[in-house]
Amino acid sequence: MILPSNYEYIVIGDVHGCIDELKSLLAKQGFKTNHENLLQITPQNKNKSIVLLGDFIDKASDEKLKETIEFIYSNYKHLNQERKRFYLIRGNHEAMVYRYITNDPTLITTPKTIRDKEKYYNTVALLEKEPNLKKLFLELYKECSVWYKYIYQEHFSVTLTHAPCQEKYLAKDDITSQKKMIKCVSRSKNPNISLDELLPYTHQEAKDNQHYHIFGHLSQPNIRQYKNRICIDTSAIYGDTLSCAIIKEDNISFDSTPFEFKQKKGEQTYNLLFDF
Ligand SMILES: [Mn+2]
Repeated sequence: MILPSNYEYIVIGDVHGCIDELKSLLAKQGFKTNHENLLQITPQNKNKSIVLLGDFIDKASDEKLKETIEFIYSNYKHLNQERKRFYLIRGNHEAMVYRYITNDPTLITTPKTIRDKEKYYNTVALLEKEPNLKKLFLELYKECSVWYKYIYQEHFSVTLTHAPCQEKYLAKDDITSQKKMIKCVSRSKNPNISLDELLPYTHQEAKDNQHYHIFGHLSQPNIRQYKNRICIDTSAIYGDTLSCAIIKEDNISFDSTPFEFKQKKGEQTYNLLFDF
């Protein structure tokens, strides 16, 4: 999935129901919302596009999750009217919630899947309570891609996925590669091992060139970069910030906005990436 390089891209990390922060970050980047919660296209922002890097649901309050899904849905329709301006990437939370709400036969109900549903995938219960919201989510889910790639001339490119993954899976379309781009080895199942040991390829395969891989998923205290690998999930729902990477021609810059405490923040212990 190639992104046209004649536009600028605002790539936003894991939102997890942080709708107030999403609106603030977009406003900082020149997209103000009107009274109907629609993002306004102006002469100043008409060449900008928005990419959500996956995991826009779960972890937040029901109220904020509902607002988030409705906001993304209405703006997805609105912004993509005359040209594609709003892109969605699939995260492991979208993928898992989809499996629960569609009664995926490969998701066998066990005490663990029931526990996980309550503990990690709280959007499932909300969507089961609200059929209309479920419809919006299912439509958005269909629109999610697993990866996008921006190419500017020969020397510069940026591949976008939700999770970090090994180079050999990046921007491939077979089922295994897709899974790897959506989710990597679980940190919660490996609590006593450092992220750099758990995901050695993130630094071992990193190169000093301008072919970047930007991903989220690994909730970090700040934007983490090592050579051409960049993680922009800065733990908004855990009370830190919501961040974006801005791609313009052959340049990447960053912006962030703090958690606004309009809902309860989550708790986590950080496991730092590129901590050497
Ligand atoms: Mn994730």
